[in-house]
Amino acid sequence: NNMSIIGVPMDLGQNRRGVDMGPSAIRYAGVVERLENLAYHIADLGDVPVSRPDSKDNVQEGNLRNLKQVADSNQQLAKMVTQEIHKNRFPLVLGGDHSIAIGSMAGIAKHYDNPGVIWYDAHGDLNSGDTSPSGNIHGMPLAVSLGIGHEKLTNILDYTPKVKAENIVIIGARSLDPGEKELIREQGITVYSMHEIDRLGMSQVMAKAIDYLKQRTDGVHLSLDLDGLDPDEAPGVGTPVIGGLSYRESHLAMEMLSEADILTSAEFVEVNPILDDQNKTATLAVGLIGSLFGEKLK
Ligand code: DIR
Ligand code: MN
Ligand code: MN
Ligand code: MN
Repeated sequence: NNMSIIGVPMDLGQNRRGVDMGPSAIRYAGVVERLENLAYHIADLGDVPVSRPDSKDNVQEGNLRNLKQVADSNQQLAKMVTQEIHKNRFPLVLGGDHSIAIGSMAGIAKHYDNPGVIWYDAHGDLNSGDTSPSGNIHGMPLAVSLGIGHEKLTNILDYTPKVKAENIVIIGARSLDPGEKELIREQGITVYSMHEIDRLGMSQVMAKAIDYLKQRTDGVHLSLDLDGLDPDEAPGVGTPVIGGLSYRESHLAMEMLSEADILTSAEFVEVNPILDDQNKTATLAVGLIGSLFGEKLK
């Protein structure tokens, strides 16, 4: 029951300032106390440094905004994550924009032969410099983990890929770019979009996802982008998409993951307190973390 919290105050993977305050907002909403009440021994390791781009660095490299700064912070995050796993501590990473999943995945995948990931998000995050309509690296981390993208990102900790396409399950997708759809088709990535969630219900979707990953992987990471939830529940995000997952569906998903006991690491990203309503989105994140770590039973 040892857990390490790592904050990453990263806002350079997208265009809206303020998401760098996400780790503070989640801490302020009581994440440490919440987990201590569930009998976890928490070490809050503080924040990974994020350097500010100067105007000279700011020149875009191949449609990848702030590539150098994003790569540097992810390198450091990956090292920290890998150290914590080595010490048998569960890494809980707090963002920051979703570009930080590049470092989380790099740190995690080093320890497993066949890691899997649940990508809870309105988006696929499967773009590369070639397909991205925005140039924002937060729309690319899952592609990077598959080994697709700039070598400064794919080769963090000197190996690639971090995950196989068949070990990915995306949940909550409702805004996919053309290049992402193509990649999903090409690689046969499992996607439970809002359509499948409406038809099958979250209970069945999670049961399938858990069963599938449990059978084939030896470690599972949860990468939860708060914009996977409906903007009514999670207004403090940079790229809200209407028609998202509800509060209840999301708590059910976390509770089912808790019961299944398959997760070996997790991250909660894209909380932007500047765009939020009275820290509602960070408070929601802490509630979901409570469910994920067994609040129902303990
Ligand atoms: C969009 C937005 N697909 C992009 N991506 C986001 O910029 O590549 N991911 N917001 O969570
Ligand atoms: Mn900032
Ligand atoms: Mn995302
Ligand atoms: Mn998203």
